[in-house]
Amino acid sequence: MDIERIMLDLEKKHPGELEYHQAVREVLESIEEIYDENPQFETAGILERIIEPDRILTFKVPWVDDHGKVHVNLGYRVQFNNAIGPYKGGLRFHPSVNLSILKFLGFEQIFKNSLTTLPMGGAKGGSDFNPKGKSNNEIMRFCQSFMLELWRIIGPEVDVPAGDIGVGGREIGFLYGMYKKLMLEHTGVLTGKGLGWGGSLIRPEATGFGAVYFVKEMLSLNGEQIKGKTFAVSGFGNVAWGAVSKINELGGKVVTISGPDGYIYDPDGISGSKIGYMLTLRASNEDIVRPYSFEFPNSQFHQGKRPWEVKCDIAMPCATQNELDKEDARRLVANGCKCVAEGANMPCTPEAIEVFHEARIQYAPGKAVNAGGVATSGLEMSQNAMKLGWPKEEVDTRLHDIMTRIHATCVTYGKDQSGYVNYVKGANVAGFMKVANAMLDQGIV
Ligand code: NDP
Ligand code: 2IT
Repeated sequence: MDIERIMLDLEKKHPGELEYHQAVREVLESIEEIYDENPQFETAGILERIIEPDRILTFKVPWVDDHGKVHVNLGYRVQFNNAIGPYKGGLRFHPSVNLSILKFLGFEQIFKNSLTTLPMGGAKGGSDFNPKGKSNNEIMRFCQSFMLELWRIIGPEVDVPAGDIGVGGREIGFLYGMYKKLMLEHTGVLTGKGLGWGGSLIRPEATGFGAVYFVKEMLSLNGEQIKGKTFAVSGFGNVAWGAVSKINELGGKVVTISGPDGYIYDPDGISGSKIGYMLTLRASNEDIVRPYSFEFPNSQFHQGKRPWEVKCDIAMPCATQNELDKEDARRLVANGCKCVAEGANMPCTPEAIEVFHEARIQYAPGKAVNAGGVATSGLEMSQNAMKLGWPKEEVDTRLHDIMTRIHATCVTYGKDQSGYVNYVKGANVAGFMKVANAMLDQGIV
């Protein structure tokens, strides 16, 4: 495999799409060896076909604010690969959204969904809409306008969107309401639905819970456990909330959360009612964590800083891409951090990952660690198809099993001769092989 040639071609075709290039390069570097050992992949042009999305829908989203002013945002859906199941992946509403970000997310989703063992292809979508400061009615009108375009290319057996940054239960409700009105059908076309109308128990918690189950497996490789460990977590949204809840349940202590405005250090631990307060912060649409320090005065707010300067045993970046760089990684290692697990998608830069690998500390990528979210979406799809709902314990047990299996798969494909597990390699190789073999079976399409 000539990685430099492939990357040059890609960069020429899609100039400036840096996040997309970053995600593709990481996968290519991981699968190089296995790809070269399987010449049938090269013959079938698997690489060239897997790195380009099947199709992208771009559309405008006009909506009217509470003062009667008209706004126009951009909407997208990137359908990347459906070799192993219908397109599946979240929608992100954030002002930073562009095609590069959605292509990186859609590309990552192919391998993540493959790792879950469930039949789901890869996709992502979203808009540059900024939910910050918007009223509920404005968010509803935006979601309705977004769905007035998206409905054409989705369906329960075609493409099943869900939440991501800026898209939670409320937005899924508004999107679903419009889809139902347009299609005259009540189906499992979106996941993350409300419990009373087709949603699955545990889906809101699933990404964070799953990530902590994964950390539990990582630690147990070294005979360690979560109980008594100190965690630095970033973000304060859906994923961070689920992770903080489960860490507390398993006896760990979380000392940080963060937002775009800075981070909170709480030496007493973010536990009990403080976890519920994270939901209040998230629902405020204000995009800040600072109010936590007013509510719980024993905590400190560090403006414009990231939590990676705090001493911790385990770091879990759960906010956004490239939020932990080389300097942060060095600081974490110097402060004795032994394990880094990505709740967010691609939060560590390639240079940061190099630091972790060189220091031989445990590091696992988002496509393995945070796969519990989409896995539970897959379980929601199964329940919808059967027209029944599993009890909480059943969904949680299935999620736990899936995370344990993903971890074991990463170890199988990523362990080197010295016994060190390269989780990036493990996740990418395992995720890739299943999709590539399916593509081989299905011919050049
Ligand atoms: P939320 O919108 O619930 O929370 C995202 C968090 O990140 C918020 O704290 C958000 O603040 C913050 N954030 C967003 N952009 C930035 C930025 N540029 N700088 C600093 N902080 C920022 O999203 P989720 O918790 O759902 O998503 C978090 C991460 O987890 C993302 O990488 C997402 O792709 C990933 N993920 C999500 C899954 C899910 O099921 N929801 C599943 C798997 C992965 P704000 O939003 O107010 O800007
Ligand atoms: O990044 C992700 O895996 C998600 N945002 C969840 C996608 C889904 O379809 O549940």
